[in-house]
Amino acid sequence: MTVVDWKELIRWDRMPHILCPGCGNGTILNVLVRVLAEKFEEGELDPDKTVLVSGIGCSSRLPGYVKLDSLHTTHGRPLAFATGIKLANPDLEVIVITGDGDAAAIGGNHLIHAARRNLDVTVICANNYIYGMTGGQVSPTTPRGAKSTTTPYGNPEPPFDLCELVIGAGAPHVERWTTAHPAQLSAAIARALEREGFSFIDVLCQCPTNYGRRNDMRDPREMVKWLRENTSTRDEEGKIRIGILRDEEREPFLKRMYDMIEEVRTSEEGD
Ligand SMILES: Cc1ncc(C[n+]2csc(CCOP(=O)(O)OP(=O)(O)O)c2C)c(N)n1
Ligand code: SF4
Repeated sequence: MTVVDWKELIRWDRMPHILCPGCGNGTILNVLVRVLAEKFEEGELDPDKTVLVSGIGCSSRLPGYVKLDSLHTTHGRPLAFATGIKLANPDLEVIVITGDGDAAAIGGNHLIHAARRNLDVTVICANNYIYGMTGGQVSPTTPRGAKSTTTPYGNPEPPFDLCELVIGAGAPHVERWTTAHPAQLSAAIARALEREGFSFIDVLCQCPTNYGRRNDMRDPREMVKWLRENTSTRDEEGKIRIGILRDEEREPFLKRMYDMIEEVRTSEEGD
């Protein structure tokens, strides 16, 4: 398949999409298909060797709108499927699209272990602080005090910082951006695709329907404004740190595995 224009990557037959008006997932899809079209046009990626993998959730529906091979898997399991894909065919570029519930609640174990192994995938986590698809239950990233269907008086729990979590587990490339920073998000996805190993992009995004409505940001524009005003690329008191949070080289999983197989083969030949 030759792709020169991002519009060729959209499955127009699937429109209208299921997302609510003003949903942050729209921005993420928009940015992703433009980056992919550019990479395909420049010959840096091959559309026939690019696979999108997702779990279950509003964010996990995004691959269904893209004209590429994709796997819409079970809730919390996209990284398990992605691991299988990379092991079966290391030539494939695997991009995982997940939500904060999918990645860090039911899929939390897969997330930390994929980071620990340094699995060769790019993970884009649409972090809207809530379970969007199932009506707005609390998630592991819901801020303390925020309201959800399961925390009607405010969330008493401290949230996970997903970037800190995967950095702690060993992820070598970690960035955080928001839907109020589409240009920076685009550059982050391009960087992640250029790298081998585990790249994690936490994308803070608005769910006006289930998070915003319960937390005084019913209008999606208010939440995008909130994201712009409450994040900073510097360490600033009271602001969420965005930017490249870690960028280090670490031997990727597949290289280590194939080197070990080669070592065993060579030693067996010598026996
Ligand atoms: C094993 C299993 N448990 C629960 C569900 C129900 N379920 C579907 S999506 C979802 C949460 C989605 O939240 P998140 O991953 O944050 O994505 P969002 O919809 O907010 O994009 C849940 C609990 C399911 N499909 N499968
Ligand atoms: S419920 Fe929230 S996350 Fe789901 S489509 Fe609507 S706005 Fe987006």
